[in-house]
Amino acid sequence: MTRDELKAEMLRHLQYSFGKDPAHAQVRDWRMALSMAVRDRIVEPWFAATRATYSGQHKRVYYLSLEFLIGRLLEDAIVNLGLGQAAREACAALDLDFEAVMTDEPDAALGNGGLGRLAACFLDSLSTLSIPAHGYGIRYEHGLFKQSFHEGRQVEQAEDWLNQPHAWEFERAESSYEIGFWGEVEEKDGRAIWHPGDAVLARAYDTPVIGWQGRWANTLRLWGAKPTKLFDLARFNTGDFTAAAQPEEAARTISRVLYPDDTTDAGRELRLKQEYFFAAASIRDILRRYTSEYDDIRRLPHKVAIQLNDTHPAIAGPELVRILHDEHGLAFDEAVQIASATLNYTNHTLLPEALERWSEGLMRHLLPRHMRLIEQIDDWHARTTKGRTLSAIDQGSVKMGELSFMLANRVNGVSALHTGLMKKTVFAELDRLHPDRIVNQTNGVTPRRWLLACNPGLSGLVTETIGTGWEDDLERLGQLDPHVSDAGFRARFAAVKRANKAHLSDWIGREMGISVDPDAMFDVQIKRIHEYKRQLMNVLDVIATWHAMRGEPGLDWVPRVKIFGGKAAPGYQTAKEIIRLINDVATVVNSDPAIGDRLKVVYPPNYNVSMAERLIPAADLSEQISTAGKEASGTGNMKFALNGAPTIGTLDGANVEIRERVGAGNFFLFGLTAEEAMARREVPDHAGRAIAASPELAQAIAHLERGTFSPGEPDRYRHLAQILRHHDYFLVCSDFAAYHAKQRAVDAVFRDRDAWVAMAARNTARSGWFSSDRTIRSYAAEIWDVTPVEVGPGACVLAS
Ligand code: CBF
Repeated sequence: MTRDELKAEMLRHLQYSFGKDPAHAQVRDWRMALSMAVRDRIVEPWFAATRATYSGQHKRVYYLSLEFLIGRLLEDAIVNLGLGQAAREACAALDLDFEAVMTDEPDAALGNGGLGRLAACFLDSLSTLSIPAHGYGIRYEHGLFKQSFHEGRQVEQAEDWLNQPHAWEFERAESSYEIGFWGEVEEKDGRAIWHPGDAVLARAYDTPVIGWQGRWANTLRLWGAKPTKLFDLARFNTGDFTAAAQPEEAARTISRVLYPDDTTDAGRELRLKQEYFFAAASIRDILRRYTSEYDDIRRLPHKVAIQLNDTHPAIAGPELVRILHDEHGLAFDEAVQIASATLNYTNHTLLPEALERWSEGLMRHLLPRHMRLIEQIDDWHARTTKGRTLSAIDQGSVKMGELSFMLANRVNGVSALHTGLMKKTVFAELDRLHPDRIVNQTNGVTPRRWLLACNPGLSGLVTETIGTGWEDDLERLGQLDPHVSDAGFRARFAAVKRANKAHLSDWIGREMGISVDPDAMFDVQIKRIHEYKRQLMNVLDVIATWHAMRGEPGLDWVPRVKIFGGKAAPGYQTAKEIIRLINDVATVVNSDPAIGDRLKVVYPPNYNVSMAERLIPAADLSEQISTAGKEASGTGNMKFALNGAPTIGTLDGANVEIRERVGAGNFFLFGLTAEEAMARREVPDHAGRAIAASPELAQAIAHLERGTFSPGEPDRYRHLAQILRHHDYFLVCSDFAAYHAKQRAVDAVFRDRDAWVAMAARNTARSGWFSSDRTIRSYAAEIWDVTPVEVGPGACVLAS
């Protein structure tokens, strides 16, 4: 598509789709016009992919996830379709600021963090690999809350991405399913019939997901909740307007907000409703599509693979059994066998508080038929495995991990370490009963978004050095490795990083009014705020460094900019205290004349996917410092390495594999291993001993206790100090000295710029394995038993 064609299409959409005269159009109108012009180019390959799937009777993958953190879609589409230059030029020809048009798009924040972003990367790779697939989730009206800071404290506000037309979706009013809740189960002629007490409609909204070079497009189908009957006119006519609107309100609540966290108790009933709502609608839709093509329901696993992204969609299992048994009339055991040959489950965490459990009472009340089936599934499992000691129902709750495991063909962890720990800990007994069921699938990230689009400077250098083709064959980055010993290449690599940092410095200056030196080390920790991720250890190191700088101002300190980003779950008080501490430390450090430009702390509010795309290409150092054994994988760690930021990190999650691939010499390792961490917790007063052994740590904690960073309220950080001294489950104190020392080693290497650049470049060159294309190929072969559809010339191509 040429610049002029795109420009003409934009003008056409502006006028006819949005009724705007170019003379009065705002940035938003132009952004919508560009989006429509680009979207038109997706529809053809999308249809062609669907037709190819039907005509070839290909097996389909269904990815069920309560979260899809898709971010902005316009740039993704432009990049995948190769329209970057045409779009820039068309905007220029229309006298538009291209960057302003692109950044006008709201981030679709339909997820909390890594799990949701992984789902989005997987969709991209499924389309790139031309694997017929659907993502299924919820069309939340309000995604993850907007974060701002008031006097350093996190303030949450409702996010409103749907407050304006959504450019990428197609509403499918005809694809609606009635989803029941509550009610009774009638036993009739040996069969169970569920009569729900109430119901809502699940309506489909489809977003096409285009793969690399537009060769294939899959669908992300999100469900919105609607009332089954409009509103109560009789009540309205009596003047009781609120009661009249009640059914609509009750239904809408289900898809109104993304559940803000996977670790708190709030809104449990609503959460279970959300889970059943989307799982049941998706199962119905999958079976409708299957039965429209095939007669024999027993062959379902040959044509359908369902992946449960964590346990949030786990109720899909009993729902599938219910339909096969109660509605299709299959014997119970056969129904369970078919369901478990179709379903697979990914575990994303071993944190006990995040392993879902539903009270039996709530489950029985909300989903009476399903609770009965869960009991039967539990009996069936005990009967067929002789694992009588093991049950998915325990002390009045249903354990969704166990249930998902019992009903799965394959169960996977998301990094080698995590999978190993799954086998040793949470699922040890189930693993013994089903020794082949657990497999590892180390996570990955899409290189189209996380290198090509977000880092044009580096991707340009990669292409000039090794040619194109790496975008969907990321292991080709390995061809960069020999170039790292070439001083000319290193100089160009350094220049790209410097330019990205200068760009970020401008943004920080504009947005936050903080001036930072682009030649300082940009040290970045961006992720949800959680005790196990240990932002607290990072900020303690800032305090220790600040203290040391004040003590010896004449030393030749390596200047650093410490950058933080992330949100705390609204109910997670300790995480919120950590946020406030980072902000308070920033206030003191950034205005300390004795420190000047040598240490700055920057915490931009409302971290999201777009902010990650801005920060990662400019990072020098990647902070991956979780307590070993607690981070299942991490995916930010992969994005940083890919963009040339060496890691300072523990042997946790995928850090282990990153270090193996980039080389131990290009990774700053510190801290206890997962096994050592477990043992350390048993040592009496382990924190006290660590504090006594580290004057820097003792001093930093003393600053918290003295109120150095909260002079108006000296006790503000007493609670955090108490946790450190007496309840240090996440071993901040035990790992602090090693972390602080390793940071000084980082300084030493950074001083030798050439050595640093070589290390950074090796991180890029050796990160190709962390492409989500590799992960998806592996799921396809080892879990789903699907192969990519051959895309013949003219089948799904842009040129057709
Ligand atoms: O597997 C994807 C990510 O999932 C989490 O974010 C999760 O929500 N459980 C984990 O915490 C990450 O380690 C993991 O990378």
